[in-house]
Amino acid sequence: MSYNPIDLSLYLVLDPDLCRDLEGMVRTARLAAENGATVVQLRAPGWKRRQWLEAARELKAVLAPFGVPLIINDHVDVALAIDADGVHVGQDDLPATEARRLIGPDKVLGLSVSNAAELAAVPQDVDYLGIGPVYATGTKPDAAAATGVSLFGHLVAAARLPVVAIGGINGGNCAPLFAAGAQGVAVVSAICGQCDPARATAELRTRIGSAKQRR
Ligand code: TZP
Ligand code: MG
Repeated sequence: MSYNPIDLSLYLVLDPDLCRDLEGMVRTARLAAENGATVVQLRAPGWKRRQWLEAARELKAVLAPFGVPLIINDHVDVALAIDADGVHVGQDDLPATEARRLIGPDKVLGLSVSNAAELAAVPQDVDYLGIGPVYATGTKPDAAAATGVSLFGHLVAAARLPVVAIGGINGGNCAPLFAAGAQGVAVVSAICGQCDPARATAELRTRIGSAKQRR
């Protein structure tokens, strides 16, 4: 197994609609990186590969000075084309083992899991898990049912990999997830589309810092 550690503390998942357009997405990523986001994922369901490639290239250039890794959702080809830091796959995407075979041992590989059966089937090739949605979310219409904090805690306890929680997370509800064992929280709407993404990120980062200290 290859374990590529990354700091999952504040994991921004970009949403092109909430950020309005490519320019808004790149701006949001830069402000987030400046204010404490530790990893950024490009996620754009419905986009053509050309758009993915252009956006991924721009994001990589913007994030590099901050040392913030860029993860590409689903598309291994885009990740390889721009030499991104890693790939995140879901249960309906390329299987994690295939993704690992294609990206090699050094890139980060994340996998989404939303229940115990999916957790039991996680292969060795994965570096971290995204578990959720933990809370109800309006951002992903086809998301599974929310786990709630209690089931999330059971899943984290059974996971043998670092876990980032996702789904409906904001500064006010992130603390219990760290108490339950999360290494980090992944957010979309708590940063994307906020009128002040820099401030939203900084506030989240402060809450995360306190939550991590308390556990
Ligand atoms: N996967 C599970 S929930 C979700 C994704 C991509 C969306 C989370 O968005 P938000 O706005 O942070 O609830
Ligand atoms: Mg996917």
